[in-house]
Amino acid sequence: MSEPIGPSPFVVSDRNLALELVRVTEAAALASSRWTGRGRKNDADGAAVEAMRTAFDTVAIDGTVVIGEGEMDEAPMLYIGEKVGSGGPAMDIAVDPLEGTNLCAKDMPNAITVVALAERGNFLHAPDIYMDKIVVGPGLPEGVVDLDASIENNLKNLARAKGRTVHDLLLCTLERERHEEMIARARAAGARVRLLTDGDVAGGIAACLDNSQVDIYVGSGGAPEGVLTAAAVRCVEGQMQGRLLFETDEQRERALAMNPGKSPDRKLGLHEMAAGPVLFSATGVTTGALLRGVRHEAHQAVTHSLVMRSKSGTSRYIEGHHNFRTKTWAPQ
Ligand code: VTB
Ligand code: MG
Ligand code: MG
Repeated sequence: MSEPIGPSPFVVSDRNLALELVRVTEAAALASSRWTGRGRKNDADGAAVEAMRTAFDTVAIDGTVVIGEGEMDEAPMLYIGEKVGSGGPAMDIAVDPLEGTNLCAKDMPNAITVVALAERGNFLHAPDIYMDKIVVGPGLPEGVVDLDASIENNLKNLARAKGRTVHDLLLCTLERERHEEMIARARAAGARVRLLTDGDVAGGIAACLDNSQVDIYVGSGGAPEGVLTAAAVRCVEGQMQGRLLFETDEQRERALAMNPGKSPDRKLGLHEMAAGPVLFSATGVTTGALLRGVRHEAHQAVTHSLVMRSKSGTSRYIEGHHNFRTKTWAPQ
């Protein structure tokens, strides 16, 4: 007789709000996908924001937007401080209803809709400025790369930890003038560099996923996007550091007011950006390295989403088939 294999470790023990969140990013993706390639990024963004805001009404949380579309007086919906959800546990919400509005407007790869959830008080309150970011995937020694180390040293240490050479590494970054020197030095050190026109949330997550080929994400992009990336990195147990980049004293004072008592210029660890149990959901709008985009067929639209939670470490790729006959948003 064979040995008993013992009880399954995969016990379902609590509710998974992430599976409700996926409907929120799906709704935003379905709405903005009708604007792909129309050259009108604000309309695409507006459609995503409105659909996401409506979808949140069905989620059983007492939610507060902490990373959103802007300040209350400048954003009509999903503004910082807005209450969303139908009631339930107190949660903080980070959103980017359409991450890569230009990508959507030009029908280019990697436009996604993104939401992350944490228990109240656990997301960094990041103003809409730049953040320096560095991301690597799971299974590497803690501190193998560091925001304050040179790009050459980071690549060398990462290659060693992976049992590879720098020539094997693929670095991903936004194609911006401010990154030119870093890109040139990374290439001179032997690495390959993948340039994104937009969308560093997808880029940062790619650094954590084996099937993406990306070994490291480095560079500056939106600080709100940094917090969303941090939530995703937490779920897959990757490593990330960030630092807010201020252009004016007013910005620095505002960050200080948002997170009192802490130096706004400090290097931020992953858990300073997203602490405690977090949930993350993203749905593809246009096909990219991370997710396939929305596909419109005769009677349905098909969505692809990545849904994760840090507590269980489970990632799910969810394919949604949305029947036009039963949807009020369907094209007539
Ligand atoms: C960044 C990046 C985003 O826009 O915010 C970027 O984080 C804007 O950067 O992923 P620039 O000001 O350098 O253009 C995205 O690429 C898309 O929202
Ligand atoms: Mg946005
Ligand atoms: Mg964005």
